[in-house]
Amino acid sequence: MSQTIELAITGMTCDHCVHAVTEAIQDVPGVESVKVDLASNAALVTAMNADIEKILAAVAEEGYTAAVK
Ligand code: 9UX
Repeated sequence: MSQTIELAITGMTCDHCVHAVTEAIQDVPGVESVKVDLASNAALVTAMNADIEKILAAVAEEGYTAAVK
């Protein structure tokens, strides 16, 4: 099932942070697209059969915190 996931990300302060979070989420199996927005501390992810916990863990591994909105 394709899903759209809205995440609240904390800890991002620059465009490099945005890049790190984007790459981390993109690498999770099933993820189709990622749009991370620094100004709103949010990420919009589309995925097919992705494990949301894996997405949250991938963000945490980069040193940021993600929560489903
Ligand atoms: Mo630049 Mo963003 O050090 O953490 S990557 S602030």
